[in-house]
Amino acid sequence: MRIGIVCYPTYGGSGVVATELGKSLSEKGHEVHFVSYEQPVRLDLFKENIFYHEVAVLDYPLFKYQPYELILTNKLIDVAKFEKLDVLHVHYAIPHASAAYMAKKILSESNISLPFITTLHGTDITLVGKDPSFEPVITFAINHSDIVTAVSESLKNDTLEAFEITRPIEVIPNFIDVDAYQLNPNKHLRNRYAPNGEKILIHISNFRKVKRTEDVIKVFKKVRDRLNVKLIMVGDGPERNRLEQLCRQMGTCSDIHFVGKVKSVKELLNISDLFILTSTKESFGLAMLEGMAAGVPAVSTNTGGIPEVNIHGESGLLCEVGDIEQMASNSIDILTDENALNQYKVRAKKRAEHFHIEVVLDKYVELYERVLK
Ligand code: GMT
Repeated sequence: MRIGIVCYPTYGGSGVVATELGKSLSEKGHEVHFVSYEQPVRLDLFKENIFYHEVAVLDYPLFKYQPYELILTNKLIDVAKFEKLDVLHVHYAIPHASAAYMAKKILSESNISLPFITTLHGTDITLVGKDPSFEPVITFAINHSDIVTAVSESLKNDTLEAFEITRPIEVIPNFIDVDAYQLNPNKHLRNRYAPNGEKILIHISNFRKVKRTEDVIKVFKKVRDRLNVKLIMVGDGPERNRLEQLCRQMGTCSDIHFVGKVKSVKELLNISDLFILTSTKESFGLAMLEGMAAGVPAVSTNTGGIPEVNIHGESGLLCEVGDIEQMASNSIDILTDENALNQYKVRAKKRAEHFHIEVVLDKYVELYERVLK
């Protein structure tokens, strides 16, 4: 099949899912055409069957705001026509689903059929999409997609609650190439961050408000009061300065490493003992799943789709949003008992196997075949 994939190129989860999906499809012999405004961070263009089409935004002085959706629509028409796409798969509803709808309609005037699948990822529904400035268009685009998927049951329910949806939403969970997360910690790296054998906590996110990253710092302080621990903060975003101030106030800076955006998080996950996820809302929690694939159990909030991934008492422990005491005491429980920690690590990896790419990929291929029929 010739598949077009539209996504955001950034470090965020939806771009990563779209990129990994496209890469795996290309390995199965499908021709995959990525369409984005920048080359997606995890995309390897030297791989066979992978193509990248950049949406180049025209900078005309009249436009205070560049009409990205129109330019994307044109690009989709162009790529669909000349690369003879069979199907389009758009990740993140805004504005990809409405651009796909418009492209499909325009192509139909030339008797070209371009069915499209919309995958909802989370903030396109739970934060941004619900806003009245987007809602009617999002509702329309979802209802006019040929197939709609959501990455968790929770996101499906949130979508049905927030929008007037007239078509079924299928749940296809996010996935991971579990085999790529080998459990072979790099001793030098571990020594660098934890030179005295401290346990390592890790948090990975885009440091937005929805992640409640200040809770990570507060939880860490409480754990550090009891155990020898270090914290690695991976990622960057609007909250970072505030967090750095907070750990200065708390006197914990010497034990916290802000490493910024990291292209491959595997090495850091491989030296970590516990993943901390404190989000207010989270449709899935892909970074946490990456941690689990590397054998890192999680102490997380119990919101959104997180409990569909992190099973309480199995791959980690769940807490109420904002319950710092509970998160700290859960972390201490897991980290204090070496035997329990090792069992959590084994079970976290095992849990991640449920989301193995080989299982999930077939579900997407089945969707593509279905829309083509
Ligand atoms: O919030 C992020 O981490 C970025 C955001 C995105 O759109 O890229 O992530 C969303 O999609 C991911 C992939 O499906 C999910 O794993 C995240 O849980 C989801 N984020 C939220 O729901 C807040």
